[in-house]
Amino acid sequence: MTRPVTRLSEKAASPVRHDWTRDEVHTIFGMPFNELLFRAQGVHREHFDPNAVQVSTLLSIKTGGCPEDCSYCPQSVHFDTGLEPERLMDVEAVVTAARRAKAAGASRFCMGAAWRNPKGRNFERVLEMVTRVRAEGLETCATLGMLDETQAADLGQAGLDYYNHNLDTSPEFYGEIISTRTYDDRLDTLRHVREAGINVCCGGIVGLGESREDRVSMLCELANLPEHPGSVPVNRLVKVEGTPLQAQADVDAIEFVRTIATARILMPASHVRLSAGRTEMSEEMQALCFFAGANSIFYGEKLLTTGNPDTANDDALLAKLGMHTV
Ligand code: SAM
Ligand code: DTB
Ligand code: SF4
Repeated sequence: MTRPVTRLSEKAASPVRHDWTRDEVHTIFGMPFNELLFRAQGVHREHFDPNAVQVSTLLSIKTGGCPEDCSYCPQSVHFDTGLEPERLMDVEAVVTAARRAKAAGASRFCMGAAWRNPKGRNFERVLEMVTRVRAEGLETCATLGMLDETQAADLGQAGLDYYNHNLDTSPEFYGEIISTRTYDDRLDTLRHVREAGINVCCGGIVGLGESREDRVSMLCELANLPEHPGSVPVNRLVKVEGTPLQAQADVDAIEFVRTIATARILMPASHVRLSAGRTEMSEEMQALCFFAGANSIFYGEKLLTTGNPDTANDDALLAKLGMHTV
């Protein structure tokens, strides 16, 4: 089946395509590094201000005790990571955190819950959080696990701008990482989110022990979704003690930058987020990621349960690079 090729704007030369082949993606990913970066930066400039970076702040609204077995995750009940499970936060406490994030400069507030899927009264409370956070003048994002059609529609009604649900890795490698939900379950949730008119935030993790072909395959899956995700988070594995991946070998920094550059070329109009793992990255590596087309970060001292660079450090880095937040 040939999918339509659409152009975003008259001046944009890189079409938004949904028919990438594995071979094409493999070739792009493996190009000589300077050519890859030059091409990615060129594509980036057709769609974005190259000096602007979008900033989102995360809050774990429900921490730990998750029944899923994602091998990378500190919040799974299957692994002893020493994390104390917590109940769903109160609406007021979430709104207070959102106000603080806005005052610190975040434009989007992302609420994460360690659930397989949301249920009952807890879901009602999240709907209230979404409406209240949006009323504070922030874009809203949530990541609550799997959603059915009705839940996606309810979140849309409540004012949710983005829903984060990652493919995490390639369909081929997926079974090595998670056994409690399938790749197709994830694609179903993404469809429900899209059909509810909510922007999709969907990406994955690099450094799970996957091969380059798996990275190529994951990027191909993302780029061939019926619509490109508005945001594409590219996480570098945060190795947490107690998880099966605690001693996983580091993924090569250049390989990580290649992943970002390829995501930028395949999904020219999407925000590519340099996500988890920045505390372990040098400033030079982050600068290369920005050059490769990353234009979004998580801003604030904490991701969900693990650390993120201090805002003062991020401000200093962005100032050094002559970049500004949006
Ligand atoms: N429970 C929900 C779910 O999985 O859909 C939402 C929260 S979950 C923590 C969101 C995403 O965070 C995961 O899909 C994964 O990509 C990322 N993530 C979790 N733990 C990570 C880690 N240790 N290193 C890098 N990324 C991680
Ligand atoms: C995403 O792709 N990365 C964020 C967000 N979506 C929810 C989460 C990263 C979590 C890192 C491990 C932790 O802090 O628990
Ligand atoms: Fe649960 Fe999400 Fe962690 Fe998987 S990634 S164990 S679903 S919180």
